[in-house]
Amino acid sequence: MSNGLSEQARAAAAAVDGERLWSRLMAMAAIGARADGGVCRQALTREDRDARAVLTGWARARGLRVSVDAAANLFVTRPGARDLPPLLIGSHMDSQPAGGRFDGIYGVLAAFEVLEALEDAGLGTGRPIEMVAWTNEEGGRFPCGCTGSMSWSGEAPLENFLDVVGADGVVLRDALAETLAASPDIERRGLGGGAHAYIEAHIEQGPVLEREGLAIAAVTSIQGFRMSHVTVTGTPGHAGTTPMAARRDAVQGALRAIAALNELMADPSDTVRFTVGCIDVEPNSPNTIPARARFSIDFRHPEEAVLEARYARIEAAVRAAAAPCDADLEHESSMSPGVFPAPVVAAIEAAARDLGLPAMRLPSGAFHDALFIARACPAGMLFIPCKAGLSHHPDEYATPQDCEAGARVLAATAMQLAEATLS
Ligand code: HGY
Ligand code: MN
Ligand code: MN
Repeated sequence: MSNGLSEQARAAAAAVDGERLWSRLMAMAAIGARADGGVCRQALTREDRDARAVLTGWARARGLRVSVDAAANLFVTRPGARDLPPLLIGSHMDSQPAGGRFDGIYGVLAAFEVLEALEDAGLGTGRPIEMVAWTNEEGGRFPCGCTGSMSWSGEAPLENFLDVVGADGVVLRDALAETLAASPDIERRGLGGGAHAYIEAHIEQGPVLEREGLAIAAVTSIQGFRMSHVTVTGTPGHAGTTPMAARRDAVQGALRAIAALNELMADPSDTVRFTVGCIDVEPNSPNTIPARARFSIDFRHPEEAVLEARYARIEAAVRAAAAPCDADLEHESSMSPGVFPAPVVAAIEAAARDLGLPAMRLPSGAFHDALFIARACPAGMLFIPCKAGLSHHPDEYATPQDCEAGARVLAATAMQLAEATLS
């Protein structure tokens, strides 16, 4: 990697139009807008399809080619001088059910802005540059998330996800078919195929950049995770006539199991991340003793050994604590921590520095599609600050200036990497 930005990289960064990017961010925020200022644009819903249609319209208005694969990953391609493996830039368009206006969609629109800037500046590249929007990164509707990036990268076959039942009872297979059928005019392409490299821009979803007063982070790594559910099974009965001593109350069993997991996940260094985000009760009636309580486990840590050791103890812990109810652990997905290749991290850091933007290196507590894409090609991420580190929250916010700065670094890095030889 040569020192300093090339003239093309500087020209690409200079051509980024921050106002255009901001107006597209606000237009997307209106799709699935919530009364509290957040968005609900969950994977493969009508809102997701509407957002895809709007982005497709913007791309076609610029004469750019739009295509979609069997996982509904959406691509906008700017051709290069030679038909080489593309440089991919992008993120995800789906949101949490009570999500913010920037998580994921910022990286997709910053990538689209890079393509528009290259068009405006008339800058040619040796290889194609493609914007990508990965399907179902969040996993809020269809658990485990990163469906599109895992199936594109070969981390897991798409078939593994098709029978997943969504929180609303819809099977992923049907929602996927409906989304693809809604855009019959978009060119189909094969799933996968590799890439020269991948760069994802994303809000930090943490407080460090804002606290340090920095504009950019070059992301060094992403912590690993274990996602699962526990089903506690009891005996339903009448809330008024059944003696307490005779009960097998599934909610009480789940509460004991969660208390046992809180003990298992205790960590004085506050590095472990353990969340029970969902609890479903059946039959969910105030005067029937609960028959079943199903709760989610989201467990994360930067060290695989800690993930392995603590996860291995979960099943015995919940079974013992839930008694006399039964407890079953349903494993959903796991991912080892990922480290981004040094040349890519360095390229992002150098681009920020050469553009006069203060930068630092940061690990990511959140998972991202880049974690899986890094299994298929050299990948990296850049973060921009977000207010108070808030994300997965309606008040999630990034300033127009920070959004523009991130897009400029993305443009410069993309141009540098597109022409670079990456091992
Ligand atoms: O949960 C995550 O880490 C990601 O933001 N979906
Ligand atoms: Mn995200
Ligand atoms: Mn998210």
